[in-house]
Amino acid sequence: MSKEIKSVDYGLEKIFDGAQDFLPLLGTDYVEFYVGNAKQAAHFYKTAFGFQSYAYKGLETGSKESVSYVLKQDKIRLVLTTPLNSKSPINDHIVKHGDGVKVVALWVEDARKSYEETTKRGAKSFMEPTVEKDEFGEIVRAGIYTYGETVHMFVERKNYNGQFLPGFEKWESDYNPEPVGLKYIDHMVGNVGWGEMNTWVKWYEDVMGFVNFLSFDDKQIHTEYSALMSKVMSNGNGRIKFPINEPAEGIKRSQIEEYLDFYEGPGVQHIAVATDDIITTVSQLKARGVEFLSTPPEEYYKAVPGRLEEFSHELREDIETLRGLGIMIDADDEGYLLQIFTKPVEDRPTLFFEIIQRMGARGFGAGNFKALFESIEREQAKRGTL
Ligand code: TYF
Ligand code: FE
Repeated sequence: MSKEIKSVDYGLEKIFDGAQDFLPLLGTDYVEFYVGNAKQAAHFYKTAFGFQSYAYKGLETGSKESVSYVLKQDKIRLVLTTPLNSKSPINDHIVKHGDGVKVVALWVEDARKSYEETTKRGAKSFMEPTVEKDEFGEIVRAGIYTYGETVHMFVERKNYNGQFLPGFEKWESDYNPEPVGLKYIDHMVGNVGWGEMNTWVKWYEDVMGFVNFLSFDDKQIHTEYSALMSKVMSNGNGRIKFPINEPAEGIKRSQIEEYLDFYEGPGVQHIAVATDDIITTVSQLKARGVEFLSTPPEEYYKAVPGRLEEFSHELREDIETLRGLGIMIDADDEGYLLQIFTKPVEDRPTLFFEIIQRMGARGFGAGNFKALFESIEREQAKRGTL
């Protein structure tokens, strides 16, 4: 199911029909993390997640303030950045938030126009359009703030054929663990504060020209103890999907509140990466030490055949294998999806990853929310944060 999603798949062409998309996005360009030790984080993403060494900048390349490692797996590029001295503003980010996502970079045709169109609609500037050059051409980048201290960077690379960005050199390493089949970023989710979800929904509509194509309220997303609300924002061609969560009243502290407390504000909660063979991908990730949330209970798997039958879909995978790995299954009119969630990948219970395989379904696993949130609450209980 690695086929590219077209706007028609989402029915978004009707909403966008005739309207000129003022912010055409070609895809996710890269995701940049600010981390305390980029060298060690890079080792983790290679060893555990199967990312490949791709590009580097640091003291050896003339970068005196910070070091960045770029890792790649199929279409996904991660940038891990760490400061080299106490004066760098990158430190402030790490002191406050711990390791986390700073930049969700978007690939555009025209970075100057993207910056103008969004700032004139109210976006707060992070970086004015900036041209960077080397012997391989030039890149134009410009950035705006979204929720919290998170940034969207627009990256224009039509006049560039270097490895990554000027200032980086190819990173050649003797240590090259095999990829695990991660293909592209399916969606990236943001957690925002109490009552702020609709503010950010409106921000994505007004500033970025996105549409809200799915919503889940606290009546749909709750467990015995806690609740949350979520709205999914998509750009015009459906390639970029950003669900936004906010906490809702419950009798215990929800996972969204836990995130906001530990991240000390809004930020990226999870990155969902697509595979077209989730059984192999998850088996390999587990063998390499990636920790996943605990398996849903027996009753969850007993209910799966019924849910698939309801929509007349035939499961191609062996349900016992899925159960053994703790992979969840959800179905809707158009197909089904398989998904599983890692535990947080830092010591603060903040950012985690989702592995997803879409077999026609375009939802987000609403049928799995209860089992998933109960599994997260089991972790919260161990941490004493429920
Ligand atoms: O992206 C989603 O909507 C799903 C489900 O805190 C989800 O992956 C929603 C909220 C959440 C964790 C996962
Ligand atoms: Fe998700």
